[in-house]
Amino acid sequence: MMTTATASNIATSEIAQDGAFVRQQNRFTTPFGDKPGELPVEKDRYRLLWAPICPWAHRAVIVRKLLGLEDVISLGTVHPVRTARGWAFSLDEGGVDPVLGIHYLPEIYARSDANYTGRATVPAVVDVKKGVVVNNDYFKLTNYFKMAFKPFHKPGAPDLYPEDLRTQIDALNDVIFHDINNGVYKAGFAQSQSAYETAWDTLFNRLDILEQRLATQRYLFGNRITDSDIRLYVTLARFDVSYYSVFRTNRNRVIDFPHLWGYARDLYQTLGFGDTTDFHAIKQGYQLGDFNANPYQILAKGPDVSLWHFPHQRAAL
Ligand SMILES: N[C@@H](CCC(=O)N[C@@H](CS)C(=O)NCC(=O)O)C(=O)O
Repeated sequence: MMTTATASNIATSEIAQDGAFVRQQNRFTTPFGDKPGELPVEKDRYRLLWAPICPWAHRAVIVRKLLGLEDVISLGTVHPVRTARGWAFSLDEGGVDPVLGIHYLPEIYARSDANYTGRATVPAVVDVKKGVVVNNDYFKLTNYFKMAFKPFHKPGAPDLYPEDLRTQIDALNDVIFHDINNGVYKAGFAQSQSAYETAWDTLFNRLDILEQRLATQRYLFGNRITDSDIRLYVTLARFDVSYYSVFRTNRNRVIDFPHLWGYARDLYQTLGFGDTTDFHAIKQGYQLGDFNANPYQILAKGPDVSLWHFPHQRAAL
């Protein structure tokens, strides 16, 4: 029997005076690269730790798959319901990650920095040679996979961060992060009515804008999938099954936006997206992870996720 967390686990330092949620800083941010002091780019050197519930970690897993880095960076998966002792490797035999030999994620954070007092989060990249976390920069991790790990990409891997679009991609990613990816958390973790309503308004206002943008083009930057699409997708995939109810982001569901819904299905039906999306784990993680909010541990029966397989008819755009 797993011990469930007793609260949503955010620290008091992550709540501003007006009740708004302000996410903690990343602890491990050394870049990957070939300059002195950077993390050397090597095959079989790193292990990516993820939880299928987590949008930030899911993003890294999608990019790893699209670029064909599965044989280069190994993957460790925690149970979707975070325990009072942190993310647990209870899906693995004996409840132990087979490569790192740890039961709980905080063990490796403590090994990496004995003074670390923040939340032990996924995604986390571990240097298996040293047995320590070397990078948990969830915002930039996928950029490292795209740029620093380029020599290991599979032949014909998509260019998710094309040079001619980088400035525009970075600008849109920033907006997607603040208003949407983190926007749902700002609504869900708000500790005042006004902070919640501000996040709710900003989120739906931004979704309305992107709904228009996607009316006339298949992806956010035309007819090629980019980094921005992956960032938007991970929130859309969690929206109707969890955020809508758990985080009270309930003006409407993704399924109610004609273009965003077709776009989300289009990506879901693309290799690397749907096959790494575990709706059941996402529901478990958000709905059962906060024991106080759901003391009887009841998992919502719906919604019907088979709809994600319906034809999207966006190829003609
Ligand atoms: N590293 C970032 C983002 C990553 C993140 O929030 N991951 C969540 C899952 S989506 C996590 O691992 N939370 C563990 C916890 O709160 O104890 C942060 O510290 O806020």
